[in-house]
Amino acid sequence: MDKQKINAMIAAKTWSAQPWKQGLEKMPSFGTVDVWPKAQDLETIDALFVWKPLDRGVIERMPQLKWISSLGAGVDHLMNDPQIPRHIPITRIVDPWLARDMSNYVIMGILMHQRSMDEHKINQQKMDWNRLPYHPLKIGVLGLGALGGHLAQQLVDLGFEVLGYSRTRKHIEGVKSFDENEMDAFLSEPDVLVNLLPITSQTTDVLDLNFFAKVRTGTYLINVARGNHVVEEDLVNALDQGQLCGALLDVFREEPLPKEHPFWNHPKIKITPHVASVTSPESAINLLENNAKRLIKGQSLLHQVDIELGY
Ligand code: NDP
Ligand code: OXD
Repeated sequence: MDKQKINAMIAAKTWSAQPWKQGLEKMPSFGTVDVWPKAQDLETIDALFVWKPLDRGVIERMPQLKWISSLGAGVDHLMNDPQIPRHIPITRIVDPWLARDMSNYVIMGILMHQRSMDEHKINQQKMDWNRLPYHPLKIGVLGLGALGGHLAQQLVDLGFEVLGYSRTRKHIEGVKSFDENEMDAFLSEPDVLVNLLPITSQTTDVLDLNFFAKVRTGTYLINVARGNHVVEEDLVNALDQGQLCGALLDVFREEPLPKEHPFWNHPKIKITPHVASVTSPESAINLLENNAKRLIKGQSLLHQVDIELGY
């Protein structure tokens, strides 16, 4: 590239753009850093950093655009947006803090379940000294990518038996790996299932009646990926019929979860408002700077999305 600095636009409607702007402005490879909907000098923008949703007509006003990045790990908001051109590299955030926070959240959910913390709380209220037993658990992780792979490794280190399911087989020490054709064998073993798949045309609605019928009776589900992985009615049926013993849900088909939604009051469902792991600008800006340097040098960008696969 003939430029020495990248001019960037941040379009992050549901997050505060200021920490990103302030952080990027301190980085040597960035020139101007603007926040959408600033509407001047759009013809000089090289890079667009997006958290959802992106207004219509933004891209067509940026004729110099060379790079689009999601400000999160997920790229579904970009893949589903017809205005995003397919010839411009799209990257996403792969970041150690994001992975650490996701693993911590899921481990919290597993330990709360394994150690019966809800029952202990009820017993405390009744002043009931009931020493509930606990058992070793097998954990199945759907998706062994940047987040699922980190989680699987952490779980092994904590002494859990771990199985992983991904499109292609993985070699992670201590993790029994299943590929995309081995879903049934994978589902027959775990006591806890954690969903960390990306949402694509292949994975939409994957957690349905058929899926729940294949899990062990009494499996605990943690969904931290996307709401559209889950057929909600099938999940409620699986919980009501005891196929699942409980679910910790961080993501939903509609966010915020509507007030009238049955999940809110379901006795076997725990809800958090899409906070399992939130991208920290302080850490993730290092990746954007690294990629800006690469763009200037004409090198390929890190953590580029495969448009065909959709993640
Ligand atoms: P990655 O792209 O790094 O990993 C995706 C994994 O899923 C890979 O192992 C991939 O297999 C596997 N996979 C993809 N498609 C299929 C398929 N059809 N069948 C089986 N396996 C498949 O994603 P990340 O780990 O970075 O993130 C995962 C998701 O987590 C994000 O897409 C996002 O939706 C969600 N997320 C949620 C957050 C929250 O706060 N709740 C925060 C951040 C992310 P392979 O390795 O073989 O390609
Ligand atoms: C993400 C998310 O994809 O926060 O990063 O869900």
